[in-house]
Amino acid sequence: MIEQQNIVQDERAILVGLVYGTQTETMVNEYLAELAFLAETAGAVAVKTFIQKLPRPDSKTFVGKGKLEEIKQYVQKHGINLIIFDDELTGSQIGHISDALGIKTIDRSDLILDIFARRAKTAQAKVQVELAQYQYILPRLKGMWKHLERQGGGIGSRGPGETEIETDRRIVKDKIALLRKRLKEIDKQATTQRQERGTYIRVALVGYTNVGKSTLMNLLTKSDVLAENKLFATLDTITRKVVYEQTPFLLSDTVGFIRKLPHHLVESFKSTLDEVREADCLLHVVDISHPGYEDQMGVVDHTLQDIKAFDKPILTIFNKMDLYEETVFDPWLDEEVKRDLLNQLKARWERETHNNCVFVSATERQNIDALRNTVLDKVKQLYEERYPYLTQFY
Ligand SMILES: Nc1nc2c(ncn2[C@@H]2O[C@H](COP(=O)(O)OP(=O)(O)OP(=O)(O)O)[C@@H](O)[C@H]2O)c(=O)[nH]1
Ligand SMILES: [Mg+2]
Repeated sequence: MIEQQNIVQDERAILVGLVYGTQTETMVNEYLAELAFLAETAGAVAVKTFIQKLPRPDSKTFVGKGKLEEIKQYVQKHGINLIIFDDELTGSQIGHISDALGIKTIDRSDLILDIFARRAKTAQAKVQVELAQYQYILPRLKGMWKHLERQGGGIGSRGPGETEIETDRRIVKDKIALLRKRLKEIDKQATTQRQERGTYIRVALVGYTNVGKSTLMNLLTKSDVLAENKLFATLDTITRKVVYEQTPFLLSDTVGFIRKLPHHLVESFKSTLDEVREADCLLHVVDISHPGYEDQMGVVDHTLQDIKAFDKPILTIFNKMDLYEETVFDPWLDEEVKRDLLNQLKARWERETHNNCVFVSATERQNIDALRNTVLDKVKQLYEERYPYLTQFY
């Protein structure tokens, strides 16, 4: 495993986003809110955000020179020790910015990799994260060299130690090759395990991070999977056998997706995501109370296409209906108007998903029976398609 250093708790961070290309200011604000949540998950406090509008990122300093100066003054005045950019930085940008500001400089990918590194529990997850970390570092080695030399521990420094950087790209490349080999061996075992699961229909919970997949997993299987208000609470796929009305099937809880998930991470998590790829049916969980839930659905669809898991029946579960009502409805809205608004929302998504959706609240246990029945109907239908001559499956 990559040398782990203690995370500095309560690191004071500033966040930076750039409005350019097709990104509007509203979008960037939302991305930065998510970045703040990621920072918090990693143990830092986001003290302030800086946004700049530019035709394109500056090749050296990402933001413009004037903006960097403004940031520098803020950093010095407020005792900031970490700067996080929402977009991926090049090695030379990291070098220039950290030289100018004198503080640790990381980007969204770095932050996500750092969270993954801390969350990884199994040998498979650890190797997968480590592989992604080295792949991320490889093209940035030169620029990051100085930066890593100066900075201490904490967020974003869970990469290779200085000695490895010095000893050059060759070592990193060898390490990548070695990790790939180790991952292949672990994958072989996992594949055998999955094959042993035999003839059961397999259902997988998928969705953006923090939408309530594990909470639903617990409700549907009565198991005890860690669910918490942090991003990426679940890294390893967990599979349980469920039996409803004497119909058994396997239900899996999987790693959540996020916008701009580092490409290498998706790559190296491919084997964890095999469960999703090989599932007979997906339950796409959506946090309907989130203002950007439609964007999040788009990110999930893209990631599913990316890992070639899009060609299967999908049931969309709109979760956190309690929070939706709480945040969207004013207390002085008429009950009838509320009902109308809810009906319109439901009608819209029933149309768009061709009636393959359910509206629930996992924590309030609203409509969970309906969800169970819908899943059961789907599973029965899949058994019938697969084994037309059997009448019972246990
Ligand atoms: N208000 C409300 N909160 C919910 C609901 N379902 C889940 N939550 C909360 O949302 C947070 C995230 O839930 P998880 O089940 O960990 O979400 P997840 O999708 O498994 O998240 P990751 O594993 O991190 O990707 C927890 O704090 C849950 O208690 C719901 O229906 N209503
Ligand atoms: Mg989870």
